[in-house]
Amino acid sequence: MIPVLLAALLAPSTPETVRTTGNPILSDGRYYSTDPAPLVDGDTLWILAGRDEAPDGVNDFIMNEWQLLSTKDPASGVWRHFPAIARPEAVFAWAEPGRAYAGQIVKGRDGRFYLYAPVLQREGDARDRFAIGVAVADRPTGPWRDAHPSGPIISQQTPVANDIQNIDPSVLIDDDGRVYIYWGTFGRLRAMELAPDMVTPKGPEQIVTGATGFFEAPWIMKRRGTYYLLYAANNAGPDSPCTPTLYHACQAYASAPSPMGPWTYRGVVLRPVSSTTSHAGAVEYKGRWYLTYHTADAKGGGHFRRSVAIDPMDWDDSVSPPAIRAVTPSRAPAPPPPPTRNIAPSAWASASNQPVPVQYWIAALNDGKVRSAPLPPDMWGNWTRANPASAWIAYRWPRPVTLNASRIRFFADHPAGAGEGVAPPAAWHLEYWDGGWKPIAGTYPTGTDGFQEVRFRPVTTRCLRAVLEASGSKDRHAGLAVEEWEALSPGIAKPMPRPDAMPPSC
Ligand code: FUB
Repeated sequence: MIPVLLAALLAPSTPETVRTTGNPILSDGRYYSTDPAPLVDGDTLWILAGRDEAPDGVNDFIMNEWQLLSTKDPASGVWRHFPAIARPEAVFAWAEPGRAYAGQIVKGRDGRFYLYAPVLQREGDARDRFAIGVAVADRPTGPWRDAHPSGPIISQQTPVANDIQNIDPSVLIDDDGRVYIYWGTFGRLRAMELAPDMVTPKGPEQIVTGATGFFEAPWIMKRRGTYYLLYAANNAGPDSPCTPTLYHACQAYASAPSPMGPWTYRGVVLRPVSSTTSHAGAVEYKGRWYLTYHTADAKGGGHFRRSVAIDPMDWDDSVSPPAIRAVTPSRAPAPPPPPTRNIAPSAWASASNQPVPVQYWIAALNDGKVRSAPLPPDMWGNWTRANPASAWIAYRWPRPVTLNASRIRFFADHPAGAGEGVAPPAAWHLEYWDGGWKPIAGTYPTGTDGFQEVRFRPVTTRCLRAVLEASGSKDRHAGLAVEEWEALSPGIAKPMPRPDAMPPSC
């Protein structure tokens, strides 16, 4: 029985041809694909990807295996999908199943392929058992075998003691044949030289500085003598060029004249996407550069059900060293959205707690997205250590709109009446602007079981606000949070583009 099981684990999976009309590449929700690492071999562009298998509503990286995509022309939309090319426990005798995080396949000068893979050590007393193993194969699809069977090449114990989470490896073979590995997460970035065998740590392990806002997912590459480090950054704030909120990441980059720096921050390559992470890799293929990254845009997608996308990436060679132009993320054409009475998406949102704390995101109020297990940036909120007795959120339109109903989806992690955490409001009501704020009479439900709807006599206004009374006692109030707030017109709403700038106040 065991050999049969092992054979099944090691057997190459059957590839399938996939035809896309745009991003994400795998979009039907059968296979989610994450953490893309592109590789060019001959006339083929390969993308190594992890696979998210979290059930809907589970916020965790459930990742058991790696998979591959390949194409001979990204513009054709024709890809080959090779599911399940490797699993941690099948390749590394010292690894436990699961947590098949972001890896990279690199073709060595010996013509063989090397898979750098972060996996969990099955045993050991490391505080964090993530470690980086290297496997080798004759082709990207495998079969893969451990190239360093005595254990990982990088862990909290090897080649020197470190206390970081050892994931997200990226490897460069320089023109002189020297090999460098970069890795790290949670703001801690490391680099080290490997021996020309692609496996043996040469050292020393170096702390990389200069990559402003580095959070995770380094991607090393070289172009025209300059070294470039792409990475997921998060230096949140209302004026951040990278991310307005804490959990989202942008893809930023730094450049250096040598593999070990000094690194200079150069800018943002990709703004935050629909998933909190976007883990990117870039490559030149048939004379054109491409950025691969992941989003939550596939059917049923989410922050833990991500899917690989690819878009052209251009260089500005008029500056020295050449700069990467910001990539415009694209999506497959979607059918027109169903008719709706909701005109909130064409409004500008604001709130009483300006600036909104960076774990929340005011734009989530009217982005049309309701998630089964929302994270803080999927909502507006006002939780702090001392919460106010009331708060408001407001919409402002460029011209008057007529409304006769509104629906709010409250978020709570504490029960109704709580004086701590985030709880449903004790009460709420709407007000519209008519030379001053006028209350709107209606019945205002306060549950957290889906949208809470209030209907009212039509009002015509440019500004609407929801005033929320916090639950709790006189001196201690819970915070408030709203995932989505709809403003409904009496009939189907005519599409009205949201202006680029906030319309004048009412
Ligand atoms: O996929 C698991 C982790 O999420 C990766 O290691 C990170 O880069 C982020 O994409």
